[in-house]
Amino acid sequence: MRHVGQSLPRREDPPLIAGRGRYTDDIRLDGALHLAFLRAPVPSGRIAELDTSEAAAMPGVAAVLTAADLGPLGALSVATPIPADRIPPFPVLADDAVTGLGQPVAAVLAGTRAQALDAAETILLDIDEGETVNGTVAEKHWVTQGCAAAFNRAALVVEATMRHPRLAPAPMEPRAIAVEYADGALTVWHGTQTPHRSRTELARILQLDPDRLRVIAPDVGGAFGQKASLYPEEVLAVWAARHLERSVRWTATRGEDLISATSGRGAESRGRLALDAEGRFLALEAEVESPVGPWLPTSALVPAWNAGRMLPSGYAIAEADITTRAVAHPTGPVGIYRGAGRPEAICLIERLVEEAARARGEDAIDLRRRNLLPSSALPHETPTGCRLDSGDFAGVVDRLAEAADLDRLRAERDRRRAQGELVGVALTFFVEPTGSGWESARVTLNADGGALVASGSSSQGHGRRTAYAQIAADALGIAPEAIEVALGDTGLCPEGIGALASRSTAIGGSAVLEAARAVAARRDAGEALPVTEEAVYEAEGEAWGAGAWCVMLSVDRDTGQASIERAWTIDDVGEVVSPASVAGQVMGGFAQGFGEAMMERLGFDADGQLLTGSFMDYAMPRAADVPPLTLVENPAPTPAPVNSLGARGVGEAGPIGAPPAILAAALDALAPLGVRDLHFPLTPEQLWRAIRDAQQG
Ligand code: SMO
Repeated sequence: MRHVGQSLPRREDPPLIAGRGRYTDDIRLDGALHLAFLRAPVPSGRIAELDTSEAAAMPGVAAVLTAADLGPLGALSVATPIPADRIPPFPVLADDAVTGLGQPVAAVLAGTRAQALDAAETILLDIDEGETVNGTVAEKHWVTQGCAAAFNRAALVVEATMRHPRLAPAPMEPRAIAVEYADGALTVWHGTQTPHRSRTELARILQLDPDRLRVIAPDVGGAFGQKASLYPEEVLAVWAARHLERSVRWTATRGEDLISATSGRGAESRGRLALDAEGRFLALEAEVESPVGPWLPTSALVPAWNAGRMLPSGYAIAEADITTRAVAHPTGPVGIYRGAGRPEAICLIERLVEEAARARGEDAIDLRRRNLLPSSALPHETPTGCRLDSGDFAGVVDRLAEAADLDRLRAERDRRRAQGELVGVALTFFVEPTGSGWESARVTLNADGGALVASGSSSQGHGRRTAYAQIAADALGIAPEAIEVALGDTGLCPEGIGALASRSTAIGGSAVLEAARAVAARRDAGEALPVTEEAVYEAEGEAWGAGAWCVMLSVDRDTGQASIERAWTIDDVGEVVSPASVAGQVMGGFAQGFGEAMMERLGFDADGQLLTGSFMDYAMPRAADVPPLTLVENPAPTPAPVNSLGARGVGEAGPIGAPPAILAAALDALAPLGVRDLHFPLTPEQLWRAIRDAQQG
């Protein structure tokens, strides 16, 4: 029996569901010092006074550190998928000035967490508030020769703007690190999605021998992009363990994460779409501005890059003039968050397509069908340099329209509208680049018939151990139960990247497949066991997932409360390893996409103070808030030709695909009143004001 394609019980579920997970904060470290931080209470200014003498004399305090104690440190590496003019410095502790709200200024190490926190409160900090960081950090412009001429000859040009609130990824366990010091070697339990990157960066920043540094990601409790980079607090914890020759631990509070861990989104964009008289897309013009914080985490420029390069989506658009910018601000760092620029791109292009259909008085599905690239046109190179590998874009739209019975939904909407209800229906399309880069695997087949699979990838509850066992079982011809899977430990697999960018099953799984195939070949050739093979697998290109979302939504005329009554989705994820895990990813992603569209927003006042510093104020959806979702099976998925497994990623499908469908349904619901523009989150207040203004106007 083939195991790939089956929904095996996920081996990681019983401990996680029963509360027996072992997270970083659960790691026992005898005699460890606890770390607490004094943070900048204002976004920017010069440090006029910093007096730690009282803190140093407090009970249990082993050390109080400021920037002067640390000496010169290396920089955090920052990826530049778009060209950067300047990379702001990565401060571990503020030196003579603070440049971001919540930035660590001083660190206290004490015998207990309470002692550390008490001592940190006695530190005297006086800041002369000053100029805040601002301005463009990085920028990219794509333009084709014929774009301006295409706009000139267009029969129709439509415009749209999008504003995305900044969002808190809010994984279950906040940031956490536990550093064991023993005989000059450091073992670091780190709540990270990229343990190998963590080791490489720590070694470089602190000038440590990487061979004396082992990073282990235990159960992580969600990461969502927020844990893909190192934080100043984490670097400080490792520095302190090394220099005090003591074990050190730090676990952020939720409030610390909301103010000083990376937030996501925050982009503002505007676009124009040119069409000919037959409703064919001619050209796309867009500007996207994405915020980055006072310092840049490793992937800080990825959202700006994705938000620009993905704008043509899966449509045939020959001409484009697109600019994307990353712009600095002082209210906390911004980084990748589940989707990482993809939601911003899809929201804008789908908003423009809906607007074009409205202007033409045409069914938006018909308009999409006419303009989506046919399978025969793939692979296709977009004007922004993306290579769409394969897929059946119109196919997913048609199948979802059929499965959701769009005609019946529209008839129901019209009937209820005639009775005075505000009801909207929309079906939108998305693509997503997934599965890029490389990953490593090491597979050992033992004489007892069992196997050990180690991967450079990691897991934050994804079900990766189950998936990798399925893949190796098929290649080795043994039962998945006979396979142990080790993840997230630099001591077990020499190199790797980690779990991000919807790549770990497709690319990490392809590495497992290649290594397991090599082991099987040696066994079959007669070699004595044990046999070990390592593989570093590099994808030939990005595997573009595609899908569609359909939403039916009603709005209470008196309160402005929008309710998603039903939602449907379909995905083309190519070769599926575990249908149950795909379903779990889509449903979990929908919870975050729903939160983004309807509830969540990090709020700041005019002075740059955070107004949503706890879950009392930040509207995180609860399970009961998330509307029912129907997952429509795709009977004809398109295997990806660019990796060994033929898989496409799906972890980010929900936050990419759901928000534009929710927005389009809300606009459809209020269209009879003449409401033409709405922005995330679609709060009752915003909708109530839109209804009131429309009725007064
Ligand atoms: S936003 Mo993802 O963890 O690349």
